[in-house]
Parts: sequence; structure tokens; C-alpha cells
Amino acid sequence: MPAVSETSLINEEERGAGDAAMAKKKLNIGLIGYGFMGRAHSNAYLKVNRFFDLDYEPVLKAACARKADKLKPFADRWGWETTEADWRALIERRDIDVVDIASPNNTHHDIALAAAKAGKMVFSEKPLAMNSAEALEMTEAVEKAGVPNMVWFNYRRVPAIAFAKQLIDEGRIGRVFHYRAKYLQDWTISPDVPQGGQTLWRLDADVAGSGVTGDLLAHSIDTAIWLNGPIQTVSAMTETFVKERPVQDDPNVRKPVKIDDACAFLARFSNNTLATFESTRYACGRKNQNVFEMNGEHGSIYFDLEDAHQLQYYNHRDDSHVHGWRTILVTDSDHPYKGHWWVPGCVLGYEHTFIHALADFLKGLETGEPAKPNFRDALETQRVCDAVLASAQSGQWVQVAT
Ligand code: SOE
Repeated sequence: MPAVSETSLINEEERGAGDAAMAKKKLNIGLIGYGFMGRAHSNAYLKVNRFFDLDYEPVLKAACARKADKLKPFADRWGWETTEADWRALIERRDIDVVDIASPNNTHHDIALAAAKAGKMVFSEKPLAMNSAEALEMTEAVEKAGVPNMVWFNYRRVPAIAFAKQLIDEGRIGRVFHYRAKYLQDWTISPDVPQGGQTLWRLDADVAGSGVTGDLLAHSIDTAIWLNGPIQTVSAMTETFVKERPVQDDPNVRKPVKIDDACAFLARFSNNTLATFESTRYACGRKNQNVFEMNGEHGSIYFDLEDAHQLQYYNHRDDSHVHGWRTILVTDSDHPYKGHWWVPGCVLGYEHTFIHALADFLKGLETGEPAKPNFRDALETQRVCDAVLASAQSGQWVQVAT
């Protein structure tokens, strides 16, 4: 059972005996970062208990960032009770139970280590770290401290992807021969998009660690490992199409671009599934196309995030005269997560995946069966990313570290 802060317990007592049976265990959250992910997480904290019956209830206790002019309006809009300018001060606070890292990738390592040492639960945005050496230290730190931890690989929580996992576990596609993944976007095509700074740090290798490999393929790899087990070897190529970009804080200065703009790799899973993965931010017209297809001995599965409420399924064991792909609308109440929401046919969106991740984490605290992916799972993904980048550099097949 995780530690819960003293003030949380006091709050609970204050609610009075009459409420005790209904009372939730408060979990005080300290969020670091106020950008895209800061908003996605805040929304999850606010909504999760409205839709899921859970013993624990997150409290938006403190939001933390260096830029006070940005932090204050963010905190006010989302209802964060207090603010902190320094993450070290946040971690020192006795009233914080969970440190949630939603700041750029180069900050994850130090914050996670300090938070674990202070006995806080730790959530981290993906990728877990800049590289697998950092990710290993972080994993060892949370495990040594014995603190519950989670990485926000939110796409596992798309109902249709969770449903794919269910079909696989039910044996519906059998032995898997092929895994094919693509993650395509188009927002960096213009050479005038700056790198670095507040919003565009994903284009700055010193802050992001890598380009599409850590940012997008990490999602595809996490999903792939979840659905089909470990990846053993990879052979990759990368390209940086735009070699120089303006710096965001000073548009007159152009600096070399060090991230991978695109990456494609071949992979062999431990179960001998052959795989291809491709990612780019230069695919005109593809906004957030996260796709995978699996071909097994009894059938196939196909998913596309741009049609996120559907799963395509082909059952090879059907009578041959009715063979054909089915489009399953994953909105029925017996589909994953859907029973908590609206009536069949009413689709869910991007923000719900974060609510589901949080609900699973909180349920894990309740049952003692920790939710996944945790830091150790994310370390495995990080090791595949490292192998991919090493292979792209050497031109050789690379074994994924274990
Ligand atoms: C990049 O454009 C990005 O925002 C990723 O960082 C997110 O993880 C992905 O979900 C959407 O695209």
C-alpha cells in the first residue's frame, strides 16, 4: 500500500465519520510542466473519478514550472491549488504524494531520481529518458525506493488497441508472422519551423534526446511489445531532411539540426515475428497516423489512430465464402473502458486515453496489482530506441540490450 501524505489523511478525517464509507483516499499530485502534456494530465486528474469508481482521488495540489507568467494562468485554468517555481521545492513538500513529470525529456532523469529518493510515487511522460542509461538509473531508483511508478504511454489505453490485445490474448489470430507499424505526422516539413524553446524542444536533440525515434516510434514500440512480446534485433536507417533551422528564441540564428526527422527499421521479435516500423514528421497529410497491422495464422488485425474508434479484424477461420475484413466499432459497453462512458456508438477521443491510464494506475494501487507500463517496461522500449539509433549510425544489425 503506497504512502499517502499526512495532509491527505487529515483531509480525510476532517470529512467526518458520516462520509467515511464513501471517502476517497486523497492522492496529492505535484505536476511539473504546463504544456501539451501538462494539460492532458490535468484533465485526467479532474475527470477520472467522475467516470471510474476508485478508492483513490487525485488532488491537483501543486503545479510547477520556472516561468511564472505561463504557470499562473495554467494553474488557474485547471484548478491547481498552489504553484512552485522549482521542482526541488515541490519534491521537498510533505503534502505531495505523486510527482508527475510532464516537462521536456532532458529533465526526466534528475527529477525522477530525486522524487524516488523522497519516497514519492513517480509518473513520467514518454519517452522515459534521453537514453537507456538514464532510464536504467531511473528504473533502479523507483524500484529501490519501492514507489509506485508509471509512464504515460497513453495509446495502450485507446479502447480499440486494448481490444486488439484482448483478441490476441483470446488466441484469435494465433501465431503472429508479421507486425507492421507506421507513425506519421507532417508538422515539421517547413524549414522555417524553429527548433528549441518553449514549445519546439522536440526538434532540439539536446533536450529531446532524439527525433521521431524517441517521440513517435517509442509509442509504436511500447504498443508492439505489449501486443507481441520483446523485440530482439533491429536494423535501422534515419535521415535529417532539414539540416538547419532557426532557433525559436532568436529567429535570425540558424543552427544545425541533430534529430532524426525520419526513421525506418526492420525488427525481429523474440517469438520470430518479422516486423517493419516507420516514422516521420514529413508525411504530407498525415497528422497523427499511428498505425499497426498484425498478420497471424488465424487472422489479422489493423488499427489506425486517425480512425481510433474502429478495429479492423480478419478471421481466417470463417467459412471461405464469407471471408472479409470486419470493421468493429469499438464503442459497446463490453469493449475495454467503454462501459465507464457513454452509450454505444458515442466515440471517445485522445484525452480519454490519459484518463484510462490514470484509472488503471489508481485501480492498481487499490488492488495491489500495479498497472503497466511502469518504468521497467519503458526501459525496455528505451533500449529498443537506443538499438535503433545505434543501428542507423553503424549500418549494422543491433541486438536489443536486456
Ligand atoms: C509529437 O508531435 C506528439 O505530440 C508526441 O510528442 C505525442 O507523444 C503524440 O501522442 C502526439 O504527437
